[in-house]
Amino acid sequence: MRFTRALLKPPPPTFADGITSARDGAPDLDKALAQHQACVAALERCGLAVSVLPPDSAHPDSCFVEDTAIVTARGAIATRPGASARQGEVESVAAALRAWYPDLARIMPPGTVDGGDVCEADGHFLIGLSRRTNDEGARQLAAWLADLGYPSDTIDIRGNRRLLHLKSGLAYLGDGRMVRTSDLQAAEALAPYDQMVVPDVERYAANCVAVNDKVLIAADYPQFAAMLDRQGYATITLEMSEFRRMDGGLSCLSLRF
Ligand code: CIR
Repeated sequence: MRFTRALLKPPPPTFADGITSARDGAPDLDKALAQHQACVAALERCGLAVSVLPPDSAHPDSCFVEDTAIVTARGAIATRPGASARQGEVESVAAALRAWYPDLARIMPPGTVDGGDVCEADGHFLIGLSRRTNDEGARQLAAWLADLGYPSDTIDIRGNRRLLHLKSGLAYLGDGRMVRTSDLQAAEALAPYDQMVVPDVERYAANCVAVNDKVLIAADYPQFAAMLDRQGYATITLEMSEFRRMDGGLSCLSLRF
């Protein structure tokens, strides 16, 4: 799908109070804001019209907007994040999305879905069952997708402590090609795809984002950058150090549609 728009929200002054398992110390807000600004600029370079919502100090993780909605060419649905502290992030993103998707749907309790668990591959959706996305949330999402004519499959990552979300270890590059970590070796739903496996030492880099004719990748992962280069991909490299401290990857900073 060719993207024309993106929606983002900058990290708020309370960013360091968000949920994290990383033990790299607190993020530096000024650095995070600069890295976020670079992400906005990169998406503009890819030809997208970017909307930046106001920061939301009441929700420290609110810059990870990807978790709050699933946006497709045929419709959008507001999620219900699996971490209860994050559920209040949804409303402001939903309100903004209604400008383009007046019929915005919703995941309802007791379902939970984080957008980071949803990977679209040219109209086929892979839904991760995770610590954040439960069976009921995945069921509701799959039913909503089916109504729009989109097939989906689930991939259960609940046994893997290294993956917060499905897309912590998976990205779709287009033309039938997936990037994945070794964690997803056994995922049957990936069998139809050509799979590029990211070396374990660079596993964070698997969370990259294909946007039109470019691939956004995290800085400091030279092996992965070289793999993409060899395959002829044009990449834009982004510093992600401050978001990594809060368990955030590149994809979660934006909604693209
Ligand atoms: C969280 O734990 O929910 C946030 N600190 C990080 C969310 C990252 N989202 C994503 O990878 N899709």
